[in-house]
Amino acid sequence: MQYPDFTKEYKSLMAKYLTREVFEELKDLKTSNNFTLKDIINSGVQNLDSGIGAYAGDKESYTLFAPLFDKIIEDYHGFTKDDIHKSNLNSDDLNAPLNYDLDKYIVSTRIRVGRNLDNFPLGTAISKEQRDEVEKIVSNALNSMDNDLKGIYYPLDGMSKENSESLIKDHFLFKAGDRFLQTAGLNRDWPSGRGIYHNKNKTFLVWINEEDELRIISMQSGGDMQEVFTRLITAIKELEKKMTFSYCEHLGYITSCPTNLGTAMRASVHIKLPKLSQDMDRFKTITDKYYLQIRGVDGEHSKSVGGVYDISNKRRLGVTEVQCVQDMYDGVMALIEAEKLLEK
Ligand code: ADP
Ligand code: DAR
Repeated sequence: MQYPDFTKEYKSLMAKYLTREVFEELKDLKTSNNFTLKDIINSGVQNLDSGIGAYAGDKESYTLFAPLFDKIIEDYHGFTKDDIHKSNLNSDDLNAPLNYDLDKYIVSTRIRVGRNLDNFPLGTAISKEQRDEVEKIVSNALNSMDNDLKGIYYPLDGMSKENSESLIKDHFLFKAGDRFLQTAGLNRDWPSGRGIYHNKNKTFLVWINEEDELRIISMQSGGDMQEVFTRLITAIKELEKKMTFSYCEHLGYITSCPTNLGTAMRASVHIKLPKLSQDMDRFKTITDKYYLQIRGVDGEHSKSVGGVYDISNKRRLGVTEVQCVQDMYDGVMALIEAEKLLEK
């Protein structure tokens, strides 16, 4: 393997921290799943506009290739190699009272976590047989869900184009893997082993074998973050009775992309900010202050439509799940106050 020619067009943290010295140290290593440095960086080498540019193949990748991953993780999360991640899935600790403004400005609320099974490689290194086994384990566990979480699993393989397009349009189903996932090896054997589970009201959903082996999602119209968070926690605890998620004391829940480590949680609202969004500097000053990320209405790499934005927590590692949702709640309240001032 040759040292990549990182021209000035490369923007990723991988290109920033894969110095020739680190490259020489890592280039001949491979994990027990035969995942190599070449596999880790391929997405970032092929996509010069990557922000991160590296994906792990398994939990072992984060220790074996620590000279690269530690730097990326510290830069993105502000989390050092000696820090310990703490989890808090107690919704009583969340201070997010529902109010008139939240329902007036917020179209919908969604909180998701990524999870991967402890005794399997990540989607980047998994074989077709293993991925199909993950689908079977998770869908069987979901089919025994009860009450508000009771639903049906729909494999992507065999799903009509109309049905999948409708679920994607309504923000319930993942889009076909983009070029970043493609070059990370996450789209292999598509659509085999992939699918979506959802309850009757589509307020509880689970994606199987997209970027992570599970994306556990709670979502609903309006701004009741407490209710969305509580439903998610109930679902996570039910699933934990039936499977073991990949976790370590230092990095929390293990995910294929380093940005999702720790809580692996993204708590988001679709929110209408037609006036504030005309002053993006002011908009971004507020989102930066509350560690928030701005996405478009169709998720990552999409555009805002009609003044509606996807606003979510940026911090996932070194903060608890309660803090992720609190970041989002506090930041959204500040955005609404700014919008109201501009309405006057
Ligand atoms: P992820 O949240 O899993 O990292 P994306 O950002 O691509 O992935 O979002 C996945 C889907 O969830 C997209 O269709 C996006 O529009 C939808 N989504 C995200 N947040 C919300 C929300 N608050 N309300 C409704 N749909 C949402
Ligand atoms: N697009 C890749 C990953 C960024 C984080 N988003 C994820 N994991 N979906 C990049 O390196 O920009």
